[in-house]
Formats: sequence, structure tokens, C-alpha cells
Amino acid sequence: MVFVRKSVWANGGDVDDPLLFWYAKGVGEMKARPLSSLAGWRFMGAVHGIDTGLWQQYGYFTPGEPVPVPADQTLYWNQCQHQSWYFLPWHRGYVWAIESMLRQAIVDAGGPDDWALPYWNYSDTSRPNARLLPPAFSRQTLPDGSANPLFVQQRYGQGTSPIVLPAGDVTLEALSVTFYTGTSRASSGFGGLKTGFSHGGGVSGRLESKPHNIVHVDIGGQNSAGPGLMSDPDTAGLDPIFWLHHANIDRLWAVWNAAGNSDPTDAAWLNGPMDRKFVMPDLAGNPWFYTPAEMVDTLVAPLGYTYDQFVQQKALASLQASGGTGGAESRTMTGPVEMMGANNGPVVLKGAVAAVTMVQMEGGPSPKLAQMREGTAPEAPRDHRMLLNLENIRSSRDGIVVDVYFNLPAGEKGAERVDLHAGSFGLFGARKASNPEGEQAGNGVTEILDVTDVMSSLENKGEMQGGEVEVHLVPRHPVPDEAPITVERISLYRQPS
Ligand SMILES: [Cu+2]
Repeated sequence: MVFVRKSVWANGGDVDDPLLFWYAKGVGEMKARPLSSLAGWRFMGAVHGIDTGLWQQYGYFTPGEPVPVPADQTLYWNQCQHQSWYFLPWHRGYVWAIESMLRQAIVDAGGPDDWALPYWNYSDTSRPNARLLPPAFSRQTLPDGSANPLFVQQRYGQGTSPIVLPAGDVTLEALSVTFYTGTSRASSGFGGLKTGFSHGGGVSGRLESKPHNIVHVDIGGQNSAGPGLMSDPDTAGLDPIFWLHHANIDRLWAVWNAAGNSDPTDAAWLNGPMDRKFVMPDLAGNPWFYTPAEMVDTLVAPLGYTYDQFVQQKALASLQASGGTGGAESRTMTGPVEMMGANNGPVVLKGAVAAVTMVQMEGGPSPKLAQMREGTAPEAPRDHRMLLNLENIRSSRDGIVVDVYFNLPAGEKGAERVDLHAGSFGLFGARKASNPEGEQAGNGVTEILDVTDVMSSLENKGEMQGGEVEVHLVPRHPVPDEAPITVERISLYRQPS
């Protein structure tokens, strides 16, 4: 049997849709299990990541309660792969494992045996409400008056109530990147850079960066108490919306493949990391080890699922449309990525104030710049992409979105100058990766923005004569004094195509 994952919006996205009603029931069953149960909600959340301090603060952990035996904690917990070419295959196995547990719980409670996780396609521009958090997740109670297991208190969002994802945060430029593996800090690829076992820290691949990271932060947000559940990898798996977000990211990988793009054939990717194997508890409570090679085809056992075709076709159509507007990245890279310039020191964000820094391209209006001009002449086909690297972003707290603008005039608001908007990034996993005692030795995360279009328009307006560009970092919400954001360096790369 092939299970079909359907859009959360197929029947309104509320708890009167059996798809969501039974999801709520399944989540409720799993939440009722103790932390020591391998098929429990909290155990599976901890498989992604666990920070007992944050869990306790939010009521998901009580000191002294029974915990799994140390061997199970070591085997299963704190596995999530981020800033890595394993991001997609690891999460595919993770989402499939909990979907199997949920289906079992749903069947045991008298629900349908063909139940499959819904996905949240927030990028569907043909549906006016697509970016709204589906109502089943914002109701505190079910129709019978009982508490709704899908409701989460700690979704602080970006200040809108109900939560609506900003349109610019869910666009799918990542789908037009045609190579899976990035090769350097400048070109992170559709699926990320080659790494070993990577429990966060480093460079996000393009799909991971957006919409993945930024949607996490748009939902989780941050307030004086700290990050919302979805903003931090150590709490994200506790929020039932996590699984619909990840089913959608998983669907986008399938859409990208269906458009003719290939996954890595490198044995190091196919076989998974040597230092630690990916593993989930199966329905009998035994370890199920898996490799990325076993994750490439969703129809092949043990996976055996697909996505409803109608929406997939539409996504493909819009992918082709976006390729037709000149937004496509190269099918293969034909030359080395070249650094054009960098700013001259760390940038610190604190409070509501924007930080401004200058990136000077080597030698001012140089041959490099002239080459850029050739490629951006109105009729000429693009021959390169320009990529802005925000290197080693560190903070002691996740949950802030930062908008990046070029040459924003004094006194003007970014929201009014979309023509100068270079991109945005969300702090998801920066906290973990900033801990000097952590696995990443405190190197933080790196975000890469494709700024080709905004640079072309500045070029055409003659605003780049000196070979310099002013980079404005504008936090959407005040950055707490006790948790400033530091960007170690901002650099600009040119990637030939
Ligand atoms: Cu995620």
C-alpha cells in the first residue's frame, strides 16, 4: 500500500477535517506516553534535539521523572542533521518514523488505517490563506471541549495573531538551484555542503535556509522568556506543526527531483556518515538504521508514500515558470567561485537598531565589475549569480528574523523599498552552534543569500560606481541586550554559470 500525504488545506485545515481530527488524536495518544517510551511524543522530539533547561522552562520536562536508559538516549537522541547535505535524507527518515507511530496510535484509537501526515504548502500562491497557520493548530480546544493536542502556547511568531507567514519568506528560489551539493561557502547548493554527521552549525543549503529555517522562526519567534518551540532545534520537534512543515520540505525535495534534478551519487552521501549511523525506533521498539540511499525514493519500502499529485504538478508548473523569468541557477557550475570583496569586521545587532556595514569590491570599479555588467545587460542571458555570505552568525538565543537591504537611504523604511531587499534569514540553530563547548566549537551558522537581482538593479541605476555596497541588517524585532547577534564577516561572491 502506498500512503498519500495530502495538503493540510484540502478540507479547510481545521479539526472538523478527519485528517486533522485524527492527527490531533494521534498526537494526544503519543503525548500521554512517558518520556521513557520510545514511541512517545517527547522521546521523538528529543531524537531531533533536547535541552532539558528549555524543556523544563516550557513544561515538557520535570526533574526527577523517569528517563530512557542511557543506551537509548545515546543511540537515538540529538541526531538532527542541519547545515549538511544530510539535512534532507535524515529528516525524511525522521518524519516517516513518527508518521508510522502516529498511524499506529490512530488505528488503535479506531481511526483510518490509511492515514498519512498532511503537509503545509505555505507557498501556494493560488490559495489566499496558504500562509496562515492552519486553524487546527491555533484552537485551544476540540469541538468536544477537551484540550487540543495540536495547540502550543510557545508560538510567539513575528507579532501577528493569528500567525501568518510573510509572503517573502516562503518563495521557492531554492527550487531553481540545479545542483544538490554546494562546493564552497559561496554556493551552498539545493541540499547543502558535504559534511560528516552534522548536528547543526556551518552553512545551510538553499532549501534549508529558505523556506525551512525562516519558517521555523516565523512560527516560533521569540519573547522575553526565550525562543518559541519552533525557533530552536532542541525544542522544535515538540510542536505538532513541525511535522507538517517538514512534510512540506520533504515534498519540495521530491518536487525538485521530479523536475529532473539529481541527488548526490557520492558514496559518502549514499551510505551516510561513518561516525554515527542514522537510526529511529521502529514500531516494535527496535532500532531501524537507515542510509540516505534508502531515502531517495519515497515509493520504495520501507517508505512507501507519495504526495497528492495535483499539488505536485502545480508546484512543478510554477517551478518552470520561475525558471523562465531568469531566476534559474546554473545546471552545473562551470568555473570556480570567486570572492569579490568583504566588509572589514564583525557586525553586532542589538535592540531595534539596524546595523550598517560596507562591502568594498576589490579595486573599485574593476574588471570584475565590468564582467558583472556584461552579464546583467538587459537582454543578455545571465552568466553568473552574486551571493552574499553572512558568515559565522552567533547568538545565545534563536528566534529572530533579520532582513538584509543594500544601500537603504537614511530615514527610509525597508518595507517601502522592496527593490533594495537582498534577502532575509532566520536564527534557527544559532544558539546551539554558538556554544563554545558544543560540537561546532562555537562557530555559529552561515547564511547565503542570492543577491543577483538586487545587485543588477543597483548596477543599472549606476549606484555601484565605486565598487562598494552598503549592507543594512534590520532585525524584525528588537534583539535583546543579553542576547546580541554577531555576524563575523559579510562577503560577496560571484558564481559563474
Ligand atoms: Cu526543521
